[in-house]
Order: sequence, then structure tokens, then C-alpha cells
Amino acid sequence: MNALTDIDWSSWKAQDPATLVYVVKEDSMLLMRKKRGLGAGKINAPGGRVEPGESLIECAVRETQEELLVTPHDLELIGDNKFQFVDGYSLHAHVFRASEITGVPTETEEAIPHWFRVTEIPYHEMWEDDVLWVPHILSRTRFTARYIFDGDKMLDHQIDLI
Ligand code: 8DG
Repeated sequence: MNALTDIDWSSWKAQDPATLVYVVKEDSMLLMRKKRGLGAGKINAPGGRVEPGESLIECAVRETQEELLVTPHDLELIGDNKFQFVDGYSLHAHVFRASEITGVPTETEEAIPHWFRVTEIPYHEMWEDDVLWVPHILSRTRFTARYIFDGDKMLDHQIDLI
């Protein structure tokens, strides 16, 4: 499996549903350097896997609280990313934009927070696909996307605007 066409996407279901939360305030985006887990060392947004019984919004809020000790408000669903990894793992990441937080972003065992100007987002330190869709968060363009990854190498992708 190394191409999107190797998969029957109509019956595809991720092993793990997950969320990502992009806080955008004025001309800055709140990101973080992830200290552990999938994508450790990379710059990413707070987020993670949905727990049993939890809604997507509840997951998005909880993960942001756990990772950066802030509570995001006014979450808007902007897109979704279906990641199929060649080792068989799969993750469906629902992408939210938030325009407000309460609290002060604080380092935790999971991550170190950083505010970046939206013109200075460090795509070279992020997952390979992020440069393709993080701009849609900034413009509030809704999207749905599918990817094949081998580890952190993107083998194939398709992003559709909706
Ligand atoms: P855990 O509590 O379940 O152990 O960890 P988690 O925080 O829930 O999950 P995780 O180890 O952080 O892994 C899932 C995260 O990985 C989730 O936040 C989405 C993120 N992720 C990928 N691929 C990509 C990608 O291509 N781009 C971005 N921005 N995030 C990605 O797995």
C-alpha cells in the first residue's frame, strides 16, 4: 500500500479518531513543540486521540487543557484529515480553529507552547502535509483530506475543498 487508490475509502474507518486545535488570535497562531508520542520533536497544534464516550469538541478542549493548560473557546470545525499509515495504523484528525483561550499557555510534560506570527509558521518543523492545509485554517476554507504515510514520510495525498 503506497497510494490513495490502494484503499477503499468508502469503507475506511480510522483506528483512532483524533482532534487538532489551532488557536488564532490577531496575527498569531498558538502551536507547541511536542515532547512525546506520535510526532515527538515536531511543532504541532495541541490535540490527540478521542477517549471513549467523548465528543470531538470535548476531546479538543481536554487535549488543549492537558497539553498547554489553556481552555480554547468558540471552536469551529474547519477540516478533517484521514491518515493511513503503511504499517496498518490509521488516524482521523478533525481540525478545529479557536479564536479565544482562557489561561496562559504553559509548558507541560507533553509540550512547550509557542506563538508564531501567521507569516512565520515553521512548516519545515511540522508534519510534511501541514503546509498544504494549515493555510486553509487561516482563511477558514473548509476541507477534507486523505493521506498515505510511511512513518512521517508522505507518500500520497488528496485535499478537497468543501
Ligand atoms: P495519547 O494521549 O493517546 O497517548 O496521545 P495523544 O496526544 O492522544 O496522541 P498523540 O500521540 O499526540 O498522536 C496523535 C497526534 O498526532 C494527533 O494530535 C494528530 C497528530 N498527527 C499525526 N499526523 C499528523 C499530521 O500529518 N499533521 C498534524 N498536524 N498532526 C498529525 O498523527
